[in-house]
Amino acid sequence: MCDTGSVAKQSTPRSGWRIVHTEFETSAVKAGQCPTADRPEVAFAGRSNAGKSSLINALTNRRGLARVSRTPGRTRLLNFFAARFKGPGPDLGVRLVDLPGYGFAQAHKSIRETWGGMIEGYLHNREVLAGLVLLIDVRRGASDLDLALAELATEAGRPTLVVGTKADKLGKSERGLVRRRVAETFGVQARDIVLTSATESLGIHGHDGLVGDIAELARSIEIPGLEPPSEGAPPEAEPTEAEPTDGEPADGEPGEAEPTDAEPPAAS
Ligand SMILES: Nc1nc2c(ncn2[C@@H]2O[C@H](COP(=O)(O)OP(=O)(O)O)[C@@H](O)[C@H]2O)c(=O)[nH]1
Ligand SMILES: [Mg+2]
Repeated sequence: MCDTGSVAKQSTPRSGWRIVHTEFETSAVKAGQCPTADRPEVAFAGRSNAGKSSLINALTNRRGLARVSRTPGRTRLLNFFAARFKGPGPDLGVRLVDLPGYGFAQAHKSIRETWGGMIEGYLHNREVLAGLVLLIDVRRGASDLDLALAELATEAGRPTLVVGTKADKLGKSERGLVRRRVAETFGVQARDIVLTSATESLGIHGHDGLVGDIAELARSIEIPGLEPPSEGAPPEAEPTEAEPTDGEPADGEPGEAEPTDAEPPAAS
């Protein structure tokens, strides 16, 4: 349907970026419902309960923006959030996409079966998709589905940033070990794995934080017909952190009662 756009590395430093404004845009169940492809998108993928929604909330400093579902597998839609990044370069308009989780109680099935053609189509055809952030719960480690997804992303020409989540659940010494183990699984260097904690805001903001990686990813894609922002662009008003969302991302089964915490067991 659409090409992937060309990759053009830019010289702006990756550190020093922060997200100053975010709002929920829309939910989609099919490609035709995606917002106009007018800015780079970075999509968050991972097993159900890996911490996608929590990480989006932590990145954007907006508690409750991406609903943190306590029911694994419940969110079956793509949720789109428009975000404005401020940093060392011109302001960046980026769309963050919370993809449906996969793999809950379906470990025997392939990523295509569990996740469906819609997401695969999105990975292949969404022309503004700059890359994926693939979340791995550090206590569980990477599953075959995570690896299959990383392969799908590579096939689709999308760079993937592997992020270990819930690092607060590990001791400091364990963190290095887990980082190396996850890196080995994906065949990358340990330094390429970002460890985060949404609850303790670890690895997210500041120097070497995930925000900078996401800004860099967003800047790596050129969008045909879209003028890059000029250095002298007037700054946008910065809203307060507690600003309410304009809308609410929808869940697959609205109105369901939230059960008690459904955290996965610690990896043995
Ligand atoms: N301790 C801890 N728990 C987390 C963290 N991130 C998410 N969680 C918990 O993990 C569960 C699933 O998180 P959620 O963001 O809904 O995962 P999603 O299904 O991938 O969107 C929730 O109970 C969260 O509170 C984290 O960094 N640390
Ligand atoms: Mg979620």
